[in-house]
Amino acid sequence: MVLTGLAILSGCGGSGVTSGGSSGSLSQSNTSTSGSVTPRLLPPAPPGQPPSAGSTRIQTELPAGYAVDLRPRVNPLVVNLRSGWNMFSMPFVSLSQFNVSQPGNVLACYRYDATTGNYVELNFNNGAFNSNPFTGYWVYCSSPTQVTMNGDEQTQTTISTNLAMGWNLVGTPFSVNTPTSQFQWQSGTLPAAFASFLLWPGVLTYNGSAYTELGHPPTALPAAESQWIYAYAPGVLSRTVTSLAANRSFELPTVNSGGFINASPGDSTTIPGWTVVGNGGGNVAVIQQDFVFRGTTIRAQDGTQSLDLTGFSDLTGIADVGVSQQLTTETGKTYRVSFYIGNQVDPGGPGGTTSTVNVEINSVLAFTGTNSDGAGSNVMNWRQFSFTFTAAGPATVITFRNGDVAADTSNGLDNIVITEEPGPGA
Ligand SMILES: [Ca+2]
Ligand SMILES: [Ca+2]
Repeated sequence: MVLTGLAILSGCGGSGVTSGGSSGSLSQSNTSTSGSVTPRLLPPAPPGQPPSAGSTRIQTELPAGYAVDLRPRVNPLVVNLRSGWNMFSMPFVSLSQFNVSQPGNVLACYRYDATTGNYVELNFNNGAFNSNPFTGYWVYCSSPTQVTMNGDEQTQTTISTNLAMGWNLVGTPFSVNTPTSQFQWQSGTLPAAFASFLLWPGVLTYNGSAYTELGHPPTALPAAESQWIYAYAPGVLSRTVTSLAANRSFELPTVNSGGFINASPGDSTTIPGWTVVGNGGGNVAVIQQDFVFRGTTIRAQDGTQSLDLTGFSDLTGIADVGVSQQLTTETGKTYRVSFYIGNQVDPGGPGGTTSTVNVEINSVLAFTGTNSDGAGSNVMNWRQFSFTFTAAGPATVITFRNGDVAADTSNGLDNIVITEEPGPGA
């Protein structure tokens, strides 16, 4: 019994398409035709009949226009999977929530190994996804199913994946539709790769019964979905962003192993890129990750150093010490600020139990984040926060300020990533 057929795409030169999604056939070789700019074969069919699916499930009527209910960058993200096969991607790392409305409806999940041409089965309900955020998945549902997920957004300034020659099942690594102009293929942009036929511009998506072109070339990769991309030679697909904040991870100045370096308000040289602010007294400290305070090792969230907004000796009731930096921005553009707050739980002790960071944009409070996690842990607990602001001018001053009570002398800050928001105009 054939679960799904293959559609020959107009304009895609589909002659010779013979592969079918016959039950149990989970592999198919991908070959390109030398000297031609047109892939001769369509990508593999969906992985065939799910192992536990009865034949009565096939040919289910599909709702028109498979809709993804997205709340862009508003966690949690809710995705509606249709009955049948869905092309899915996982936009989060370090999943904190993964709720499948009716787990029994999800009968199969596969990723595709383009180097061997084989589908690899995964356990969707356990959230057992590949750690590569560009991995694309097929998910088969016996009836419509809602997936609610949450976790950290991608905050590495570079994420990348290797594509093999031929068709690759590529997942969109973000929770928003992301313009192709924000991705790179080898040393150029993704649109340039389509234009010069380093990649076939006919990127394919699945409409529930057949492959269709996402675009020719597509202008954006849809959030939480995957797509087939054909490469004429192996290469690296990546997304690199430049964070606006200098020394965004407090890796400077270099601190000796197990040590820290204090800086006081008014100091704009000790911590490159940052000026320490506050109403006199107090300090902040750059901490090397082997430093131990009250039994908690202050591991960095990124790199080997982080900042303590309470400094080493801020038991003086001064709660407004922080660090500030002027960013070059473009008037009217929206920027996302992602950062991590580090907390240690030291009930009754100077380590405190919660950590609060107030973020100001041009001296106006824009965001407050509190991390209360980490009870029982002997290493720093890090939690990600993010918010957006729209630049009012060509320069924007951002300030991260200690919001802990005076008796609390532990408040971590690390891995600040400030990027222009993806969008049609980006
Ligand atoms: Ca760091
Ligand atoms: Ca604290």
